[in-house]
Amino acid sequence: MYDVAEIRKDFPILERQVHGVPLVYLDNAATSQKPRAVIQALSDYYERYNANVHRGAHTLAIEATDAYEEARAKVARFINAPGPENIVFVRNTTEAINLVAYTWGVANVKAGDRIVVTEMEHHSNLVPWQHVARVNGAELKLIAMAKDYTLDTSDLDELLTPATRLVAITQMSNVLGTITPVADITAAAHRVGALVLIDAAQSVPHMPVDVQALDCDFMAFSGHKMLGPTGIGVLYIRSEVSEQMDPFLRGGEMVLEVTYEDASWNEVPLKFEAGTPNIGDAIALGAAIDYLTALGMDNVREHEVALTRYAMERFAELEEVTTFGPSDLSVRGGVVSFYMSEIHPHDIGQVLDQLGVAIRAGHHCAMPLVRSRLMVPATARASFYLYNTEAEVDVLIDGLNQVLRYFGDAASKRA
Ligand code: 7TS
Repeated sequence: MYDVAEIRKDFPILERQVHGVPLVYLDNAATSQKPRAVIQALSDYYERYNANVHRGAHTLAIEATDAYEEARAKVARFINAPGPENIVFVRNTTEAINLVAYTWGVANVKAGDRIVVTEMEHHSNLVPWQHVARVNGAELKLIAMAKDYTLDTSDLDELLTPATRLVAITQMSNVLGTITPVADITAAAHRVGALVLIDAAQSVPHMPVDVQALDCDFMAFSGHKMLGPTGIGVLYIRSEVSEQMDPFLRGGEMVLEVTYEDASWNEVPLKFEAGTPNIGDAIALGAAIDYLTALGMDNVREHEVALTRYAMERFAELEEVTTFGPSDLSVRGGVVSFYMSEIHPHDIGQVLDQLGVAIRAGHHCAMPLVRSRLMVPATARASFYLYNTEAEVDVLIDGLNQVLRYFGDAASKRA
């Protein structure tokens, strides 16, 4: 394990105060904070070797290209991809999934085919597939959530027919924290000839992930949730699949030969990176990966399991509060969504903010899950990362007790 107090010194923002009290940042599922090394890598690039990549022969262009490609190699090693050619830089998870939907999806999903997702998907891994299904005349099917907030895979064999072209599943729910059995589902999907896309936006930042062990065809995640900057994300594509895919955006850099009439494509992954890429943020994502690798993803996971266990114990003291998500920590990440009847989650969020505690309230871009499965209008959500502490969980719980006193008094005055 690592020393959390030491780790916290690497994150300048954790020293700030909000409303005169220390910040307690528990909105990590939305975006993570950045260590000094990442901020430094970004400013280094702009201060020392800012240049366009893959174009110039001058020193700065060579340095920038080397650093950009080194970042790609770091991403590949981090998720154990066969090579850097499997890594496409995009803006975020959303763009990664849309890239697959608009290229592979539109070209390969035919009328009468089937796309399978789960009831736990973030809108990013649901809405693009609704679109492909609608435009191409395919049907969209759901793997259901079980009562214990895991996936109900009991009818997987009926869901995965030979007409299934794609299974698109989250590896960790951003609302429930549920870690899904992606390797088993991938194996089952491959048996019927379907490809598999894993939404790893919440898993890659928090636990060891190995694309070759999972055997998936696509994986999407965002740099900003794993200590990196906003504006840089990753799409992993299996080589056999990417060779067959058409480009998404067309223009500079993604071409090999262009005549007035026609064009041929550059090799993968450049085929998918039209135009000047987000060079600085990719390099800074490389620095984030260095930081995570030095800590060890097993240690990050271990820290978050311990913290989530502690949080769940403390939440259990609050009778008025309902929490959602698996009780088995081996299939749960550091996310605790909760609900107090009578008190709107936005009010909870506002009271907590006055106490320096940052959480998220709302449907968390998983509206069908929250409204139709959890059957609440919205939830409040605390989400942890490698720098959070038990003392911060205590501040959260103290804050919730204040919320209960404040709104409980207001409710009894009304009565
Ligand atoms: N998939 C999952 C599972 C997510 O949690 C998110 C973002 C996305 C996809 C989209 O990522 P983006 O980087 O493209 O925006 N989730 C959240 C959240 O839970 N609160 O804010 C963003």
